[in-house]
Amino acid sequence: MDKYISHINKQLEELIALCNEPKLNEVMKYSALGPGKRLRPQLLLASCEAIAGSYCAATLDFACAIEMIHAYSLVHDDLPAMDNDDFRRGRPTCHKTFTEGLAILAGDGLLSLAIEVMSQHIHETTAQQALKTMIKAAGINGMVAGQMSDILHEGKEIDADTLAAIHRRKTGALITACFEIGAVFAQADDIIIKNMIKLGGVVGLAFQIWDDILDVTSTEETLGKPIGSDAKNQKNTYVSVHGLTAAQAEYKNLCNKAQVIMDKIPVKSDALKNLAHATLYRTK
Ligand code: GRG
Repeated sequence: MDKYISHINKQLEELIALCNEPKLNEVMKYSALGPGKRLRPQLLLASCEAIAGSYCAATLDFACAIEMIHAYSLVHDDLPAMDNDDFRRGRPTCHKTFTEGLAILAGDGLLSLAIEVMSQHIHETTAQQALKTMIKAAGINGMVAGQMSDILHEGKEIDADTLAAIHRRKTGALITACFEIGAVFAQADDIIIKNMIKLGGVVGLAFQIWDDILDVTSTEETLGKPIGSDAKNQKNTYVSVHGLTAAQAEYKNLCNKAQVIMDKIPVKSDALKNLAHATLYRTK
């Protein structure tokens, strides 16, 4: 997977260099090129490569766009007005390093750069479809809606369906988009695209449940951010709503489901299987 990461980081650097306001450039770089796992862009590239055997320049740009959108969401999520977190990826959060105003603007900059980069490919039919998927996943009925619902329910008791709806939109939508967009760029048929969306839904939910489990079972050293932050913020999580044992059982169940769906998707390499595995069984 190192090949993906070096492609992604090199292209991210080139794209962020388009920003000629030096301080904005520095803060955006800090946020998007920090020591994160680059899971989403890797999943997008691996999805395309597994089905088509390769990926093109437009696919790489969309992979960078999804990482920029992810990075913006983390910067805004860490702000005092949201989760008020001091550490992310083993370093002080963006607003702690550069002030709140600059962090807000870096997030805005990353989102608008992502849209600019994707729109450069708008003459291609696949890019038009991919752009729609990306904006829907990140937008008002996707990640932003999930974040809103999460904030509105802080400190309140919620049922399992409400929690699932928060997880599906806040974290799951962007992860599902990686699988779908990769398949779209691979020009996969409708049945494969449907299975990729299904796989994305299962991996996205499992990813969030695992995140909830790590927040109570891991260490600050391993995660690079404080543990127990969900409880501190009175967040509803899979562990707080269902209990740790049930969360672990559901997580296992989803991993098995992911395997069953993956077996139905004809692939040309193990790239996707390996990456989905690394995503599901991550330690940080
Ligand atoms: C501010 C509009 C807006 C949305 C924020 C994604 C999100 C919505 C909030 C993040 C809250 C959070 C930490 C959720 C847990 C799942 C998650 C997104 C973890 C971080 O993703 P990783 O593990 O991070 O892929 P790295 O740092 O490796 O990129």
